[in-house]
Amino acid sequence: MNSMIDALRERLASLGQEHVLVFWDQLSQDEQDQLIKDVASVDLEHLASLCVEAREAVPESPSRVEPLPQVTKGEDPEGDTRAGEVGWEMLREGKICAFTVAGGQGTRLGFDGPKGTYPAGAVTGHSLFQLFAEKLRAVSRRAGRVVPWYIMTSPINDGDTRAFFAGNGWFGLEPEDVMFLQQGTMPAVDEGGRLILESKNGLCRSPDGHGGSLRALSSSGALADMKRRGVEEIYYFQVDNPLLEMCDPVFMGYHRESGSEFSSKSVPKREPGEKVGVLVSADGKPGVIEYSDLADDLRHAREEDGRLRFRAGNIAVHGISRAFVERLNEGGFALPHHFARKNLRGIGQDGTPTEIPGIKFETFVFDALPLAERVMLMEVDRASEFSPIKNREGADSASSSKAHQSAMFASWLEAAGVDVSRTADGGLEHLIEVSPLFAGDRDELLSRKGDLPSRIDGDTFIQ
Ligand code: UD2
Repeated sequence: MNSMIDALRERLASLGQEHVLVFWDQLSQDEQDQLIKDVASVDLEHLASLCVEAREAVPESPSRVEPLPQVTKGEDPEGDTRAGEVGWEMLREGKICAFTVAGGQGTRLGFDGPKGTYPAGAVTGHSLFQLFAEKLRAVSRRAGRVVPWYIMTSPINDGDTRAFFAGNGWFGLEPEDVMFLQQGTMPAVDEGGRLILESKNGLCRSPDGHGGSLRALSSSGALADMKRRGVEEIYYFQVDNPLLEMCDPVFMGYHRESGSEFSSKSVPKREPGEKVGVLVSADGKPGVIEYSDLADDLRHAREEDGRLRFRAGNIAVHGISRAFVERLNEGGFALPHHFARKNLRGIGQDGTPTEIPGIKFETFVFDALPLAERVMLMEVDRASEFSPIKNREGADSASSSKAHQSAMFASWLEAAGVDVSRTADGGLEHLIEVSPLFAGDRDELLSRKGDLPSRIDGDTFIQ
């Protein structure tokens, strides 16, 4: 044991990381084994090069940035109908699964539990997970075929997420059709590139970004499970958007017809500073420039008609072919790391807990776009498909999302002839929610006119 720990100490010292053993003599045998296992799982040389990059690299802007071609949902009704049929056929044949990235921490919300447990239903306050589960049940019912659901968690919220589903009877889904997988983690470092200890025998780590999903899908066995089930296309979405159109048959139909390996939905950015990445062609390759990296001139560039030139806001809804994810993992792939500077919880040299200004490393799933042989982008209507909950208040908050959910449901109901009470200037006076189990989309609600109230003049939940 001594020779091994001496060798490890020497290796760590050569990389300026020997401090991680500072509490070695205070540790039990088990604690020492845990620390060795933790440190051994870190590619120290790669971490050192990432630290240099984080310290020195100026995110080099691509030399040539152009908007990407995209179809616009609703622009070609016949094409949409045809694509929708392709999508529904794939759903009926069990070729599509749902996949949610839910490993992030809801820090901006100031919410302790897993983000998916956050109350989001406009009137019911149902959790995000319940809304998705019921949307999925509605799609499965219309397709006459179960749509399997894969949910990526992180070590931080895996236990609580699984307990939430078990405690709620999987919201009416069959447990064997809901599979959880954990993403990987990356160690954090301080500004000097030194590993941070979270305890005397453990490193400070954070989830490795939603890009980690492409590796986790493989390492967890989820890809193999999809293959066994006959799933060919993955409908990828984030845990924070209650307006998501679940497994969108039109989008997945275009995705399939185009032979795309990685498709994405966009909404036109509201204004140059909106905090969404933009889908662009960068040096001839499709990709996303994150809002924090978008050069000012590109952010404000406008077309002759006044629209933003780079307006394709990435809403993080993707169609990803299973074969593409398999190919990435078989061939060995690496997504670029992005750096986030945060105050991290660690322990100081004296062993007491302290906040340490540090650097987290993560990868982004959209950095796989340039690796795809073919991509398809679709612009969709924000009012019908995108109102995420990210902040405690203001934009992208629960209250803004509840208002957008109510506005969408009110438009569905008025199209079905229901009299919805409005203010003098046409605004909504009440919150409105339609259960996905009553109607999963506008067409399904229109087909149930007979079951609707004639007038709505109070907060209303239709189920
Ligand atoms: C993301 C996009 C932004 C836009 C927006 C749309 C990035 C960096 N930015 O902003 O361009 O598309 O979404 O709503 O993606 N997650 C994990 N594991 C992780 C990290 C995140 O599962 O390690 C999940 C997280 O649970 C959430 C989603 O990924 O569902 C995005 O989380 P975020 O907070 O990293 O990105 P955000 O919302 O700032």
